[in-house]
Amino acid sequence: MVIAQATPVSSLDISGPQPVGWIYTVCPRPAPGTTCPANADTVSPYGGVRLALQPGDRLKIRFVNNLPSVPPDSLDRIHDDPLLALNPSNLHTHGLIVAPAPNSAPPPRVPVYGDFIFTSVFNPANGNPAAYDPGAFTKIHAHGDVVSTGAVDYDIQIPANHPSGAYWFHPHMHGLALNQLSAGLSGIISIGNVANYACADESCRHPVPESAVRHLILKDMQVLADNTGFFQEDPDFCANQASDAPLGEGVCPGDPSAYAGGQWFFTLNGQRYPKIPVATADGEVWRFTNASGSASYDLRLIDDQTQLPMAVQILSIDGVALSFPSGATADQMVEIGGNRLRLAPCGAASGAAPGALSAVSVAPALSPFSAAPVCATEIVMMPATRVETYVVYRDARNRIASAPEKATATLLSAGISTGPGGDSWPAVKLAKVVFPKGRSQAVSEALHLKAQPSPETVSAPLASAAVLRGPSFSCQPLAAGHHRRIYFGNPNVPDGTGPGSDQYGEAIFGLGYEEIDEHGQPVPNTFQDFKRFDPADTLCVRINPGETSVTETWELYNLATELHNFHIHQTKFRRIDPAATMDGPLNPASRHAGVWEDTVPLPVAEPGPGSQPALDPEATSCTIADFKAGRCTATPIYVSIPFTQPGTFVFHCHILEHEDGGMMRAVRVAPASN
Ligand SMILES: [Cu+2]
Repeated sequence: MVIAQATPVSSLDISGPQPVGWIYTVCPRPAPGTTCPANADTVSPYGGVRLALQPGDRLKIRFVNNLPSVPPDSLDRIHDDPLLALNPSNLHTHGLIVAPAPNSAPPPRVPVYGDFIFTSVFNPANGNPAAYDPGAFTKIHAHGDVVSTGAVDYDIQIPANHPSGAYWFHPHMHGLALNQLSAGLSGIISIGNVANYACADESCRHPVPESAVRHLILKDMQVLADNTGFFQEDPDFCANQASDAPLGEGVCPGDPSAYAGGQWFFTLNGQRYPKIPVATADGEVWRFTNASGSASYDLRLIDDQTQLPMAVQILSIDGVALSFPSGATADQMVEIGGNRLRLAPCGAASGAAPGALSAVSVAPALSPFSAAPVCATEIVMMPATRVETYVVYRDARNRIASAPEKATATLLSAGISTGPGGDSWPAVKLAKVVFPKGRSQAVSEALHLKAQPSPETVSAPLASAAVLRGPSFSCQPLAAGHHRRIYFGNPNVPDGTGPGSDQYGEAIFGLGYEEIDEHGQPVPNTFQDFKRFDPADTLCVRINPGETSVTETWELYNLATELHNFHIHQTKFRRIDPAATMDGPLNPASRHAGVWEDTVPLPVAEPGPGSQPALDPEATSCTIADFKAGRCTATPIYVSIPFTQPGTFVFHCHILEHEDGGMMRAVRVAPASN
């Protein structure tokens, strides 16, 4: 049982009253009903719990919403939908390749869902949503099923060949996602064991023991001077500090003019600046999850003695062990990995040159870089990303070395800008790391990785067409050679009437679309300009005959001057380059190469003369018309996406301020038999 409720957060090391977060209370479900017993099996840590699952497991959760209502003046999206003040919620299993099955049980039983986000579970103590404002059900943020009894069941079958690794769960309540994650609602899901893919030796006689794995969840919370949590987060909360102020230990001080006396906490497993004792000289596997709603991190491990970055080996991004093609260059590895690593050789003779890096342009420190393993001295983590690392004491030349007595390092985020029109996320120390004396006996230079099942082959038993709802759950497959183009942007829309509206209109977070033919030309009548999320507007994908998976190419264009972070549910994707040679690592035909991700940063656009940002100093995005007229330069990211799970789900930007604002679209995967 998972109960979302208000709980004091006592692990931030604050004096005075403890801020009240929204936190999952978790217990083995003891009996029918919606309460947990008061005993040691019931836990509610701010850092969250980990659901340790195995491939083939069936995850059954009774989810109960006991959250308090939200003061309307603390909600950005309240003008879109007054029902948001009642604080509805739900659950999403991020990164899992599982079925998005809708409710399978008729009332009055507790509704049963798969990983289905089109439901809003209301706490009846906050008022009856139907009585509150029946007209509000037509508003854009209330969509799908409205459950007013406060509880639903989730029943999610993990496929038997699901890749092992790090996943997570969080609410997916459109319009409230930022608030609910910032308040603390999230936790880890692990699938399988690290021994399924990581070994100390090449012949794998010594798989990495599960005891060497440490799960680290990154969460942040803004706390005002009166110790209340500020969940509609402000990226500028810590602005206007003295330039020579030392890096805070898990915290930065509030802007003296706007948030005097406030503090912004950046925690690991809910702890402010914890000490992490590496258990043995053989090192540990650290699985990071960025569970912050909007904040990005630029992680570095700095040797306290030398003040140089200590390299860590990268084992996986977004849950599936890396499998870089042999012969890939450093540039290609960085590109395949989503432009978020500063590579360093794992134990080569020369050290990586430390240097500045921005998320807008991430360059490898050394080039060319030969085959795997892959180490990095810097890891950019946008929201929802997971990165799995092997951390062991390494010297300044990245070699595994004998740690001297009392060797320590500082894990920190160096601070990161998401572009000229984006946000500057603070620099902060996250943890103190203590290494045991001596050198690893088991590992020579790096761990060895085994291939995992390809997400293209992962499939739950296909849901029958009968359980898939919708007026016309069918569509034509994409024509051979065609691909989809998705535009991400937040331009001013002239007829906008929201509170942010000015002479140029209202800025919206939206997505645009068109289908592109085999010659690179737009297919007539498929264009859709930027618009906010509309649950009735689905993009239909047809599964191949015989109910086998269909793989599509999507071309992702970011027309904004800030980064966006593409995420899609129920599947994983790989970066490709349509112009790559047949044997190249970014060629779509090289089926087993690459990194299976579920998030990827989209590089910023460069507005030219006459574009909207050139005309309006407040604008932070080109329009699609700007792009088509050559007034805006943008770099496409091509991804290859296998669809194996029929049903309705979404893709969106995982910066939750943007998702809540409307940068999301529904996908409907239609079975071939329909
Ligand atoms: Cu975004």
